[in-house]
Amino acid sequence: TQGQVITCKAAVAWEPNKPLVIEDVQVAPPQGGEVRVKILFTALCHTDAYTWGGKDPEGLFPCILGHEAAGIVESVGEGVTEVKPGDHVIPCYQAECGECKFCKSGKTNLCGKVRGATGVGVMMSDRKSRFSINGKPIYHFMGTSTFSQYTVVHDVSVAKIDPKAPLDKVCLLGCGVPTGLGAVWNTAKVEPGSTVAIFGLGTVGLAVAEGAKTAGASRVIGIDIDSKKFDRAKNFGVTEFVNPKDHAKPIQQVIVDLTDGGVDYSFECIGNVSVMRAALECCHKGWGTSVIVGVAASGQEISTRPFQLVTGRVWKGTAFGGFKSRSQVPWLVDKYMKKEIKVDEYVTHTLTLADINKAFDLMHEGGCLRCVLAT
Ligand code: NAD
Ligand code: AHE
Ligand code: ZN
Ligand code: ZN
Repeated sequence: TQGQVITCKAAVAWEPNKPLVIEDVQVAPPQGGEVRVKILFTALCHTDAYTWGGKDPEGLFPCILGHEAAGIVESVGEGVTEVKPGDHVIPCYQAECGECKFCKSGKTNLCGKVRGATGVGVMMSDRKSRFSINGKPIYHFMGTSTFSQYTVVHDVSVAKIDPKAPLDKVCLLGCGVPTGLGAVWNTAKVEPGSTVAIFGLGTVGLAVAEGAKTAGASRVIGIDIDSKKFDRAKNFGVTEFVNPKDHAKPIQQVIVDLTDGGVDYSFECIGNVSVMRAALECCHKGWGTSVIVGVAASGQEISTRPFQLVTGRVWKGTAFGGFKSRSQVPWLVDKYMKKEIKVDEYVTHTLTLADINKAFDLMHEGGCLRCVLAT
């Protein structure tokens, strides 16, 4: 198949909110600096639902969504040296080139090399898509487009991993789990003995809980409007549970009262701007730090009294938990293989690519964390 167009099945989002359609899609060979990957397993993340739902200012249609996956390199374009056919890989929506000013700064995991192209659904070299249906181009998404049996990614957007790792599990290390762990370890840098509040106990919030537990947090307060989330959350490290619906006071006041003036660290893992405000305002005066992890819809803005920051609270955000993708995803896979981090526990459902619309429906069910699709 090397050098040839591959026709395979992919789930195409033709329009926002319209069911995805499994189509026969032509996937062009990788050009210079590109890698064609046979995707074996892909999970769904709430960011896929967000873009599909028309809430993403960068959303383009028709497109092939998906960004939490694992597969095997099928072929590589000219000049690709880091991976070869047969390598097991995880596509990385946050690239790492090692050479751009972001990568060289040592201050961020964001990479600027291909972001201009991935944000508009095309490949860098010729600003074109590698996906088409009978000649009509279909946009890429986040530089990954994993809801397809084959995809083409930039070489700076693919991490080579241990071939012994089970791809049906480690696909989760493409987004949600690292995001939560890294929000704690890299972005907040939670110290032993800290108090932590987590807003939203989905996959990302639970990974924050696991990160906080391993960082030695003394109290991990989980906040969710669905009380059924608590039992499971205990296994990930949440020590106390608060449902805002059980209180007449604003939730930030409830947390401040529970913690002698506020928590040391809070994390917003929902994507709701009023909860982001509550998460900042439940932080302790003088040092409390709040990390925004949730992705808010187009047009939404955050607000608070500037006095909150004047008096020492710090507002931060994180993308992919601050992890440098190509260098650290393989390390996370190794940590999973050594049973140092959970991954299997987040997989609550398994289906096939053909059932992807059912998988999107499942995301609204409280019991669902990650649904893994075999492609
Ligand atoms: P999820 O839907 O599984 O979890 C959200 C949780 O929040 C649910 O348990 C829900 O019951 C709860 N919730 C909803 N409204 C609430 C409210 N008002 N107060 C308290 N709890 C509330 O989602 P997820 O997959 O864990 O993702 C969480 C967010 O993180 C999404 O916005 C996603 O797009 C974003 N995300 C960001 C990054 C990043 O790099 N920054 C990476 C992955 C996901
Ligand atoms: N496209 C949106 C923003 C979406 C967003 O913030 N994405 C996160 C990853 S979410 C993964 O589930 C991210 O990494 N952002 C940094 C980046 O470079 O995209 C918008 O508002 O335009
Ligand atoms: Zn995601
Ligand atoms: Zn870079």
